[in-house]
Amino acid sequence: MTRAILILNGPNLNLLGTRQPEIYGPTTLADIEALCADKAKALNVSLDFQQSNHEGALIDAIHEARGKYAGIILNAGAFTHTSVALMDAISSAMVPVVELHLSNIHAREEFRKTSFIAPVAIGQICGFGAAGYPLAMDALLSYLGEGS
Ligand code: CA2
Repeated sequence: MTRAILILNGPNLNLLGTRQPEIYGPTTLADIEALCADKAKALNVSLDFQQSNHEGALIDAIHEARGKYAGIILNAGAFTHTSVALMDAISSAMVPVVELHLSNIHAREEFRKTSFIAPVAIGQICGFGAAGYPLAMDALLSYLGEGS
């Protein structure tokens, strides 16, 4: 059976590759989407890839994922460190979420070490740049019991 997964990107990630390449690398979000589309083909899963700068839109996407997607890969950007509302949305959605970050949030400023997503995620991948996205797809499918 073909499974569907959702990759959800939060605020400012639309700017990837255009600013601060020393932190986030030279890869654009469109490049990452293409990387994930290739990986989805190899894994025989269908993929939706979204980005929003708005907390409420991300919450809506998580609510709507129930029954539609087998799992979510979420790079919540800076909302990771602030949003109880996103945490509550994940808790109530009953859809497994892999937390993802391009940078190693534990090796940066103190405030980035706090994640409101981590306690409600099945796991966290961070620090591997764009390569973390296909790694997260493998991790999610492994969790779902389909191997990779
Ligand atoms: O490392 C990650 O993936 C982050 O989620 C990225 C967020 C940051 O707030 C988190 O602490 C870690 C920031 C995304 C902003 O991306 C930009 C890209 C280019 C230029 C400016 C911001």
